[in-house]
Amino acid sequence: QAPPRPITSGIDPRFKPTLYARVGKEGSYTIDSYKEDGGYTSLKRAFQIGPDAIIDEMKKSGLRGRGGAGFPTGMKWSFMPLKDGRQHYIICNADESEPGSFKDRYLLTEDPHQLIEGMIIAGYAMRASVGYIYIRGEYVLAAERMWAAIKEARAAGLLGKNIQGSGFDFDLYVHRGAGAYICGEETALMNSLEGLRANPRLKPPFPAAAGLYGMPTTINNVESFCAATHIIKYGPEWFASMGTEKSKGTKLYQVSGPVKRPGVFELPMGTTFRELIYDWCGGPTEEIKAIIPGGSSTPMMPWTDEILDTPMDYESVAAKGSMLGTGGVILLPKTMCIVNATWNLVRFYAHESCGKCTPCREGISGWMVKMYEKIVRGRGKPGDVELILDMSDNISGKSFCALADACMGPVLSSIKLFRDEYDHLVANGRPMYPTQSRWKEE
Ligand code: L3W
Repeated sequence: QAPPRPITSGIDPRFKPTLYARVGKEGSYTIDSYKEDGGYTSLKRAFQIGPDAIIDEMKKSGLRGRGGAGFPTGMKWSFMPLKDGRQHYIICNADESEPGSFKDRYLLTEDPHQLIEGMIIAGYAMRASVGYIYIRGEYVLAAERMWAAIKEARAAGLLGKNIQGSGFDFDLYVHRGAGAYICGEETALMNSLEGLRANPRLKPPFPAAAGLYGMPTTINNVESFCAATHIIKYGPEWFASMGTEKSKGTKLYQVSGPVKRPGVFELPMGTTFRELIYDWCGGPTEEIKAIIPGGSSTPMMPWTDEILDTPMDYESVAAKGSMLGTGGVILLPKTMCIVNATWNLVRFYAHESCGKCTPCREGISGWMVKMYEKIVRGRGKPGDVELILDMSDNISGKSFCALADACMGPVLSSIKLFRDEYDHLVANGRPMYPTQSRWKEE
């Protein structure tokens, strides 16, 4: 990551990434390289200050879950019944499958020991003796690197019995998914780990009360565990000194679509869309009409000055009617048929629905996909868009887990912002922007 000197950004051009500091460095994934760069010193400090102080520092840091929901991490850790004497588990959700999100992948492949260190610290703080890293099936290299790193850590006495004379026993295991998006939903993930079909479970009870095998469990995203490593190393004040009042620290923003330099950028929370897209990504390569701010589940936003100047933190993006999500920004070019693009996303969610609840199974996998196919193929009738909106009313907020709502994000926002494109396609049987719309009969 070698961004050019920022043009308008208020961020110091010498701003150095922390979580991504070692990404791209030769041999960064080995334990020797990690230790050369000061790795596993956080763990020493963690053992010195003890479990309660770790949770306290996590709370003070202001870190919020980086998987998309933004739930305060320290608070989540404190939900574990810390002195009940039962088996506790921690799980790393590395099932990164949200279209537009690709930040965790490089943390896993390039710096696996950073994650291992964060998980040992978390396990120690929450009295867990076992941790699982659930990696999406397609991330083959990530799983191989994680396993190799775990073996190195075991050989170095960093995993196993009585780690570094602390009296704390902890071990880690990699579990590979089989390529299902729903396994990123925390309760479906636990079912999958238990060898069951990955249907989401009812919440509450939350995992801290009854999680894996019914035992107290905490599930965090890869980026959250990696941030914990540095919070314990540099202290909570360091982390809280970056970002905005309610969204602290740095965030791994991801940019895809027509920009000069797409990729992952570690920047302070609250960096504006304009700074990210123009200063760090070099600007768009063609005219843009909308952006998806935080992965495909987050509603589209118009390409306006107001949105470009919006800080990318949880509150500011929510105030503009969308969500920060995973920070996976997708740019949608002007000449792309928005109906076709939305159909593409609807097909994704329909394919990934677990089929357990009716609104998702019948509403999305059945009706929604067929309605979009009909309109995009030029067979739409007046009233079809109203029918989609009516169906959305019966899906939004009525499904078992967040997957159906996630699908409604692009559907409802694209109709709200680009109703003219829908109407044009229904009226003429041809899209408003056929040139780059991958318009063809399949
Ligand atoms: C105890 C309570 N624990 C909440 C815990 C809960 C979970 C976390 C967040 O993520 C989001 C979706 C999209 N007592 C608790 C409690 N918790 N209340 O806090 O919970 P929740 O339910 O708000 O969200 P969630 O189901 O964990 C869904 C976002 O994810 N998203 C991302 C999708 C995909 C990826 C990926 O591929 N990497 O992340 C996209 O936007 O915002 O809201 O641990 O147990 N009272």
